[in-house]
Formats: sequence, C-alpha cells, structure tokens
Amino acid sequence: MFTKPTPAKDLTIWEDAEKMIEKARRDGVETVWDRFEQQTPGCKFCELGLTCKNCNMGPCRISIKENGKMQRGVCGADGDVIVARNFGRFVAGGSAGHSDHGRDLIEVLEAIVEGEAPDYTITDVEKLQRVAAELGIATEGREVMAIAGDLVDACFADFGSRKKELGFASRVPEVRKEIWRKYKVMPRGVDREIAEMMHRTHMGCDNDAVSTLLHAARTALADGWGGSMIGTELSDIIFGLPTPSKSQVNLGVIKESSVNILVHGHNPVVSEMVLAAARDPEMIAKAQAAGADGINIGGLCCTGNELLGRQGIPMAGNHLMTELAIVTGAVEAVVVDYQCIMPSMVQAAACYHTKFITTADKAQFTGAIHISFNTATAAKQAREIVDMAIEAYAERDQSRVEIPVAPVDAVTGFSNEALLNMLGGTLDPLLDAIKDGSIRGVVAIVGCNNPKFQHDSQNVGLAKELIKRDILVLATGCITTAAGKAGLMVPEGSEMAGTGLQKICSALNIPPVLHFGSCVDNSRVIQLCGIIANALGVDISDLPVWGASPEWYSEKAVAIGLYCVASGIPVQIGTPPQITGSKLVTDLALNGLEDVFGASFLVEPDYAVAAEKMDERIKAKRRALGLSE
Ligand code: XCC
Ligand code: SF4
Repeated sequence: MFTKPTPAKDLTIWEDAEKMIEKARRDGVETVWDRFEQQTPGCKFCELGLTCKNCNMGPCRISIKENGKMQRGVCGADGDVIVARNFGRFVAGGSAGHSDHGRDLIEVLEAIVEGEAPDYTITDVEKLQRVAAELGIATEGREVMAIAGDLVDACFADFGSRKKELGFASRVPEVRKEIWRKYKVMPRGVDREIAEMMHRTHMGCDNDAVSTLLHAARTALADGWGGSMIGTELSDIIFGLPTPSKSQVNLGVIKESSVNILVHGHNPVVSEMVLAAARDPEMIAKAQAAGADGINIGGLCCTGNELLGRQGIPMAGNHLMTELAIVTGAVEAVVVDYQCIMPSMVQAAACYHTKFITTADKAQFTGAIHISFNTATAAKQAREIVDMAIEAYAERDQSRVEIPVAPVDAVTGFSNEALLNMLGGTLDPLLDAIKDGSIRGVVAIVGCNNPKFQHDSQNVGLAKELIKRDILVLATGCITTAAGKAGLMVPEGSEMAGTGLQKICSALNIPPVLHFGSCVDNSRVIQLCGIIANALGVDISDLPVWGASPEWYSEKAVAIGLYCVASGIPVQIGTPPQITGSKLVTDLALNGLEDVFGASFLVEPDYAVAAEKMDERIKAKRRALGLSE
C-alpha cells in the first residue's frame, strides 16, 4: 500500500535538517528516518528484553503463560535473568567503546614517550604533572617524558586485573567509595569488569538479576572513573585543554566554495592530524590551485566535539545530521574513526562525489576507502586524506549543491580547568551561586539523537526548560550542536534563563548551557561533582544535580547513565532501555537503585514533565542541604 512520507518538518525541529531530508528524498538518498519507518513496529520480545541468544539451545523468548506464570528459556532462565543479562551486556558494550577509546590514547602517549609518534607532542605539561601526581607518580625535578612514561604504566594498569581499585578512585568522595565497597561495585580494572560481565552472562553463571545488575554498575563505573576519564585526561595532555572560544554550528558551516572535509567519530587522534594538514599553507595552495578558496574542516558528533573544544572548528551537525551533511552535495570527504558512524553513510556518500574514508582498523566499512592510520606516519597519512578531498573537489557537481542555512554562533570549549580559571582559580563563586540559589542546580545533558523522537525536540526543550528554572546545563555529545543551533551557547542565550542564572551568565560572560565536550568527557562532569561534594563535605548524591539523556540511543549512553547513577547522580532518559519485560529489573532501575546508590533512573519522554520532576528533586536536595529552594 502506498503511504505518503512523513512531512520532514515532523521529523526534526531544524530548518537545515528539514530541507536536507527533502533533498535526500529528491536525490533518492535513504536516511535513518526511512529505515526507522521500515523497522517499525519493532519485535515486542526484543523491546521488552525478553529474547535470549546466549547459547545454541536457544534462541529463546519469554512470554507470560495463560496462568500468569512466566515461561523459561530452554536452560531454565526466567525473564528477570534474561533481561538483566541482556542489559549487562549492553552496558559492557558501551563501557568497552569508551574505554577502548581511552586505551588508544594511552597508546599514543606511549608512542610519544618512545619517540615513535613524531607528529604528536605533549601539549599540556602542567596537566601531565598534575594528573601524574594525583596518581601517586613522582614529578618533582623529573623529565617530562619520564613522568609521561610512568603515567602510561599507571593508566595501562587500570585496564588490568592486578588492582583492587582504579587510580582515579582518588577523586571519589570517601563516603561514596564506602558504598561501592559495601556493595562490591568498586571498579578494579576496566577490561576485567567488562570481561567479567561477558562471563557472568554466559549460560549457567550469574542467575540472579540483582547480582548481574550490580556488576553492570561496576562495569559502568570502570568506564566513567576509568576508561573515559583516562580518555579525557590524556586527550587534554596530548592535545591541550579545551578553552572557551567562539565557533559556529549547523549545516551552514559547510562552505560552497571550499574543499569541505567533515571529521566524524570520537577519537581526536586522527582528526587533529587532518586539521593540522588542512591548515598547512602548502595544502591550502593545492586546494586553491584546484579552484577552491581553501580547506574547511567541520565536525560531526564527538570527534567534532573534541576539535570544537580544543581547536574551535565549526560543527556541521549531530548524530541524525550526519547523512544529511552529505546530502548538501558540498562535502568532499567524510573522515571517520569509530562509534556512532551510520554504515549507511557509505551509500549516501556514493550518491555524490563524497569520499568516505575510514581510518581505524577496528572500524572498517565495506565500500569505504580505508587508510590504516598509524601514529608513526600520522602527518603523512593526514595529508594523503586531504589530498583525496582536494581531488574530489574537481568532481563536485555544483548544480547539486544546496547549503540550506546560515551558520549560528556558539561559544564552546569548557572544561573543569577552564571553569576554574574563569572563576578566578577557585570554585567558591560557583558554590556561592549554588548556595544563594542564583544557580539552583546543575544538569548535564548527554547528547544522542534517536528517530523515536522529533530530532532534537527533547534535547533543546529540556535545556530551555531547565535554564528557565535557574538550573545550569552542561552539554556533552550530540546535544552540543543542538544547543548551539538553538542559541543557547552564546552569552546572550541567558536571556532565555531565569533571573538568577542570567545574573551569573552576565557576570562571567558565559552561556547558560556550557559545552563540556564529547560523551567521553562526561568524566569531567562526575569529577566536578566529586569536587563539589568534597568542598561541601557531603556525598555526590546530596547535590542538586542530574544527568539526562532525553534522546539517547547508544550502549555508551546507558553506560554513562549507569555510572552517573552509581556515582549518586540521578538520570533522566526519554525512552526506557530494553528491560521492561522484567518488573524486577525495571523497579530496580526506577526505584531500587535509590536505596543502594542514592540515585536512580527517571524515564520520561516529555521534556516539560521531566523538567518539573527533576526540579522537584532539586528542591528536595536543596532543602536537605539547608539551602533555599
Ligand atoms: Fe553518539 Fe558521541 Fe550519542 Fe552522539 S552523543 S549519538 S553516543 S556521538 Ni555521545
Ligand atoms: Fe535459551 Fe538459556 Fe540459551 Fe538463553 S542461555 S538461549 S535462555 S537456553
């Protein structure tokens, strides 16, 4: 039966997206929304988390029998166990993604120390010394490379099995660590917790849903305070601290007369080199010889966020904009590393002159051009990539180019260090603002898009609703582009905030929504919560703070959500994970975790209702701290 396609304006809140969805339809490019429609309705068993494929006596699926009793899998596993196992593996997947990214940065630092990465340097020696000292490494009077070598060893050690507690547990308030020890969720080693989750969920191992879920929390904590934190800290050390600067966002950052290269994925190791090559006068001259006015690097997703924070490159778009960026017809190359890169981008690129270039051996795409990126030859390979883009420029069909909007300004690149600097070297002004209620609370909104929602409607809606209530928003991952597009990332955006937050924003000349980096950089958020809790002499769960991921989609987002909750930060999500087939697991996520960690999940698909509920809790937390509501 022929049905009319959903009007593009119902799929997204943005003009640039709407126009490009329409162009994609004209150009015959399939997008995420088309495929979402084809996949709807989804399999009920899978949605409920009640399918198990963990062994070859199955696959099994669990339904409720006529007498109300739950069926069991061939091995005897019930629905609770199956849901918990599936969820545990989901969290392990997300933690593995972030943490393997972190490991890659340790390897880069190691190559720098060994003199095998000539194109990379240690940009922030001060941070190297500071982080090393935190991990108990002697720094006084020692050579930079000697300290870095010890830091490499300390970080690698956190991935293994020889430790009882991760190095960065030193950043966690003592009361919180006591909780972790009591419930045996103190993360011991990143790889260990992930491997143990795979083990526990093998047939015939951990057959108690609560036990499996507690280990899921431990696995997530190993991500947040381990793999992700290492990723963030080493990225700062190698590439420099994010510092606030002015940039631009939306598809308008793609330039009609330039060689446009979009960097996509998560790890800055490749994209930093591509950016450096694109800024090389010799490469620019080549681009000009090819008829372009220069080389323009734009960001997508979290690799974009990494470069946005440190180098101020403009952001072309977030997760659901990635295919649409290609549809502009003006993109010469998309250079990717890993994670959140839709496989469909290969097909989208093939509809235009766009080169789709993969760089990580562990993230190869059939039909892509693969450059096996190596830190020993990074600059040379980056130039090859830029050369390919310049060559592609000659093949561009200008008649198919449509850049739908003009770019919007955004101030980006905050970090805990940058925040501290702005506050004059002490957190006191922030604490005072929280105490006197100018800032009533802090919410970290974690990126992602999901075609289950009108694109960015929840992300932007929630951010606006919160700042109106004098709640400061920290943005990481894909919401950053959305908040930027909505005008929330310039100081003037505070006109949309409540009077208290407005006052603080004008005093510090900051936006009401602060760009805190990529999704790995949520480690900055938990670290900040640890610092504030320690300063107030309370636990993290006593603070008027929340995490939120209204449009989440990925395994990584759930790992972030769970490490926040286990750290004492409640988390709002717009859709439930695939756990609702188990009442036990669902109750635990929504309520039971409160008794263990002092925080739990809130599933609320309507941002206005979510903001209200979050505010209620913020009020209660403020009351308990003896602060005005
Ligand atoms: Fe991916 Fe990080 Fe989510 Fe965006 S926000 S869709 S995980 S790119 Ni992290
Ligand atoms: Fe079925 Fe049990 Fe095997 Fe899962 S582990 S597929 S429930 S028999």
